[in-house]
Amino acid sequence: MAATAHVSAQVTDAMIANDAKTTDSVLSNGLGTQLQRHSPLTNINARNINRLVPAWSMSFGGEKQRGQQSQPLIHKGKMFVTGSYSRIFALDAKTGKKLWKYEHRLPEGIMPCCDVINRGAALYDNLVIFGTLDAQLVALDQETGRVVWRERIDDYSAGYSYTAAPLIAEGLLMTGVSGGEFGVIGRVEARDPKTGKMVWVRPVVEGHMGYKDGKENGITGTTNASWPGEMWKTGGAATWMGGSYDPKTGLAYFGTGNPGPWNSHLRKGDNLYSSSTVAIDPKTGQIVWHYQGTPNDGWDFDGTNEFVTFDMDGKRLGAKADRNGFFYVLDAANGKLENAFPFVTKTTWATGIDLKTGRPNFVPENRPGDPSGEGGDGNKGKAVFAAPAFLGGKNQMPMAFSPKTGLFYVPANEWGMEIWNEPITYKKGAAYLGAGFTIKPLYDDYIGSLRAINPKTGKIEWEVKNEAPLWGGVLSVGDLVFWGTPEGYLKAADAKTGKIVWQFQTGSGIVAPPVTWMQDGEQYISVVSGWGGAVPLWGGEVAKKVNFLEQGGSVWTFKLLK
Ligand SMILES: [Ca+2]
Ligand SMILES: [Ca+2]
Repeated sequence: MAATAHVSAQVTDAMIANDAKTTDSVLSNGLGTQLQRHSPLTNINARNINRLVPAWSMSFGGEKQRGQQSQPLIHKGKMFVTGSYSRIFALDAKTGKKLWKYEHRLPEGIMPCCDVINRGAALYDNLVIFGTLDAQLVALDQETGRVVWRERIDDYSAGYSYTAAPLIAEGLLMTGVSGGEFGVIGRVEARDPKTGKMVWVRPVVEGHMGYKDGKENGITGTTNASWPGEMWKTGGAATWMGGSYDPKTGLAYFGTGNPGPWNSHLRKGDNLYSSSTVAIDPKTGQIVWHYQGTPNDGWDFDGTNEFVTFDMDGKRLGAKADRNGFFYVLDAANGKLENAFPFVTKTTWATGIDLKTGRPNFVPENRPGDPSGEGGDGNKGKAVFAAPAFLGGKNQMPMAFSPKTGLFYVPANEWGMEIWNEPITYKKGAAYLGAGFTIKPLYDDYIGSLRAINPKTGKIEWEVKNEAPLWGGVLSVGDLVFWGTPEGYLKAADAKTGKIVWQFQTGSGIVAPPVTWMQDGEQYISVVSGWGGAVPLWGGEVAKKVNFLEQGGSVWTFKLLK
């Protein structure tokens, strides 16, 4: 009998493919591999939400706090949630009772750029799989927490780490790499989720060889077509946010980070495929199309933001709110640009996006200067004030899409930076920037703003401003949207109007996306609370402004009072 129960609990490819529709589970990052973060559940709604109260709270414990960016997963009454410092917990989803925990033994000298965070796990078969700060993947038995397999992604002493939730689609476990500030080589890897065995590797920097089943599988791009000299060998483009998968196009989409180093004058050219979206065929491990948001990125805009596929006007499209301040709508099958518009108030680096060529209309004088060029003294180039700041119009906090309203709910931030370039040479395991910067708020009264964006018109239908920068994600559920704030509130608003209908103080800042599911006839909402992430570490004047916020580490779960 026990064996049968075990078999029935296994997560299959079909279950993952249906995840967005099955309301009794959250099997994947994004509530489905399209990453829409939408649930059709309406048991909790604007009429009864005044009865939404905590069901339980669970502490990650220990002395390890810092940023908690994890999205919980729910399967057969169990919650799987990762914590800071490469920890993972299995809990009873109804009561919060701890079933087991696994603490990965981290070596001295790990180099996470942006706090000791993790964004969540993946489920497959009887396994729960997550990435660690020393660039490993660990697969554990869902029942016992026993390690079933462990594989190294890369060398942490060269700056590699892993923080994203793995993507599982077409029977493959797809992951990227973190470490874009250290001159790593961005790539997407596909493994057998049951064993961890590598199936294919696709680098996303021009000139690097791909592999499939242990054999060479073609060089990415054309060597030196868009990179000068040897610069592609330490070209960055880290795929640190993980990917999405669309069952209709059969493609996996990964965002790629900044080219290395930040000083763009050292690498004249577009620097493919950095600061781009790349669409990869999981069957072949080949790039099918790419779209580059910021060619020759000189602002650390990255291009890692999630690509969310959706239907509009009879077309299968994908949308991305880029760190560079523009919202892009592309044909999901071929990458053709359909629409692009700013979703923040100020973009100094480009006046807009040319819809014919797909390229930004650059403002050349607003690019930080060459240290050896005009206005430079050899050691420091001309400083410019740039907006958005490198922390982005939107950063890692995922947006949601509601098929009911047709709107995207984007956690946006309004900030700028003073930025200048410096000379730099690559050194293994050292920051590879060649730039200095100070982030500053643009407005006195707010930095964050949750914006409901119409992908057809570019119109912001409503917004809810927030004093601190938003750093959590959004959940669209029924006719509501939920999101957290660094000030500690989990908030809910009417998806059509933005009217706040509920909020709850969780005791620390929220920098993670909420989830929802049904269990035994009741709808639950969960979110992880624990302030941290890149803002306190890199935020300059903004970090000073929010230095009163307290760290934490707990899961909060809510349901309607009967
Ligand atoms: Ca589901
Ligand atoms: Ca970066």
